[in-house]
Amino acid sequence: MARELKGTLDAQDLHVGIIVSQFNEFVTSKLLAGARDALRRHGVREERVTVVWVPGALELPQVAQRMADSGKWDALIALGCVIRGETSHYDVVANESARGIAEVARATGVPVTFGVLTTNDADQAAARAGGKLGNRGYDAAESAIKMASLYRQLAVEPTPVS
Ligand code: INI
Repeated sequence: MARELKGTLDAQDLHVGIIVSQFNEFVTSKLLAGARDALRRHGVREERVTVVWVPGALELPQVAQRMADSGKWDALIALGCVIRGETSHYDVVANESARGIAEVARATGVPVTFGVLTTNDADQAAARAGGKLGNRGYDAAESAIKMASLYRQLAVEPTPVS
C-alpha cells in the first residue's frame, strides 16, 4: 500500500523560533500575537518558544540562517510587513526577504515558514494581521507545526520491499 504523508498539527515536544521584524511593528506585533496564539492552541509549551526581533524584513533570513544552523529549533517562523506605499524599494525588500527565507529553509533542512505581508497599504496589512482577513502570523505558525511534523515523518525509513 502506498505511504501517504501529511503534516499534522500535533506540536508536542516542538521547539519553535519566531523571527519578527521591528519595521512596521504596529502590524508585526499583531502577526506575532497570532503566531503565539496558534502555537499555544496546538500545545507548544511557552518555554520552548524563542522570539527574536530583527530591524527589518531584509534581516529575517540572516537570523533564520543562524538559528537553523544551531540545530536547536524544529521549525522557524519569519514574520514581517512590507508596505508598497511606504518605500521606493518595496520590490527589493519584499523579493529578497522571500528569496532569502526560502533559501535558508532549503539549505539547512529546517522548515522556515513565511509570514511576511507584502501589501499596497497599511489597511491591507491590518486586515491580514488579525483583521477581517485573518492573521497571517497564525497561519505561518500552523504551517511551521505541519512542516516539523512532516519532516519527522520523512525521517522514518520506508518499509523495505522484500
Ligand atoms: N523593512 C521592512 O520590514 N518593511 C518595509 O516596508 C521596509 N521598507 O519600507 O523599506 C523595510 N526596510 C528595511 C529593511 O528591511 C532593512 O531593515 C534595512 O534596509 C537595513 O538593512
